[in-house]
Amino acid sequence: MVTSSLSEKSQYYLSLEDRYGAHNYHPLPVVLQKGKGVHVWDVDGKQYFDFLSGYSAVNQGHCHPAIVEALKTQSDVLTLTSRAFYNNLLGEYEQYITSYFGYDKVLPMNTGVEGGETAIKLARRWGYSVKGIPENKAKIIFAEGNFWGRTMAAISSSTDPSSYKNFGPFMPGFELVPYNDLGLLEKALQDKNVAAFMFEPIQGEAGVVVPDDGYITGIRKLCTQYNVLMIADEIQTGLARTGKMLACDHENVQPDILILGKALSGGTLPISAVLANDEVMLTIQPGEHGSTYGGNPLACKVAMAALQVLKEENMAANAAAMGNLFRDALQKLQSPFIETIRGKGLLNAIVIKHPNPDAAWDLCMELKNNGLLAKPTHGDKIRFAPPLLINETQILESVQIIQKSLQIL
Ligand code: PXG
Repeated sequence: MVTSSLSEKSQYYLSLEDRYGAHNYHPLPVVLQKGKGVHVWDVDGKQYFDFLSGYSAVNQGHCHPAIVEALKTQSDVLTLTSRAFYNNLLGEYEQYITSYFGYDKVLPMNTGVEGGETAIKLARRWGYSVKGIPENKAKIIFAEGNFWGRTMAAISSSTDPSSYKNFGPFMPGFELVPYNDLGLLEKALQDKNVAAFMFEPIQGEAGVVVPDDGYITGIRKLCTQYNVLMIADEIQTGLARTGKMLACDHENVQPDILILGKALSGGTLPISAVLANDEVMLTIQPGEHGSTYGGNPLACKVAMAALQVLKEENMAANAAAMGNLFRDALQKLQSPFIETIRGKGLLNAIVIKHPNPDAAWDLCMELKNNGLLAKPTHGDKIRFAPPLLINETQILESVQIIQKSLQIL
């Protein structure tokens, strides 16, 4: 194992979390206290490239001035009304985000997983009231390897034992098909009780699994053919991360239900949104769904700023260009320890090939020592997903850090 000597200061913060916090995470031992753009700094003042971006919540870069300005200004005026009353920003935000993505309506929530729950409730309701599925018979199909959060419903669709083991009993009415397999999807959709297929256009947590070209188009066709709702979970892939505003845009496909989260606030607040057209959205009536914080004026203001920044600063185009540069430069390293390089835009991962099962962790520790933060997933994969404003010089510098760090393997 690679060890890194931790400062006394860092050790102090680690021991506090260990002593008083639940042990539900295994972080890299680095204690961050400041962020700006593509960089973060630890409590000892050491600077790093952030190649995780809060799991793609910080697409716009840390503490983006326009987003922080919206947050600060609105916090002085009005932050929460609940939905018991109207507020002067919700309608404007709803208009803004629906025209931004081309849907009739939006339902605002907070975390990503609540967005997923909302999408599933909408799909079940649509299944009963529009498609005519018999009561309590609605099925939702998911792809194996999916990840959409930690609630009971989310883990009920999971194929990862560390997500679901010993948390049962699980939500009924969920079925799985292999990812990137249109043949088996078609078989599943033939069941008349299927209300929706929910999927990620690229599977993030599974290790940035990119499906074949045509997969998203194929899903669209099958869902239309069998009168099943297409639910795209773009919580990680959306908002310019993969080089387009949405990953579905790579195939010019519009899902029936679109779920957004993470970068909808640029990493400042939990803000999620579910977008759909009237046929789906208007199946839910007052009192049938909601959330205390969903659609609060502070979130509305922040989300509009976060979305505006993505467009104004051409972040999708930059993600596409920098992603190509990054993957090319990694390829040129010709490292025997990198088995695979994959991704789209700035959502990338490498698969490490090494006899030592801790090699990916060790490499991340060495990357940290050399000034770049990334986290292994599923043992042998490392995700590389910097903020989308990263420039060419910074990409090349990062690849040099990766090259140098590979020497410890
Ligand atoms: N969908 C996708 C595709 C995600 O990647 C969620 C939904 C859930 O979002 P919330 O905001 O409820 O976490 C995600 C989350 C973690 C973790 O530590 C979460 C994600 C990725 C990596 C780690 O819970 N993605």
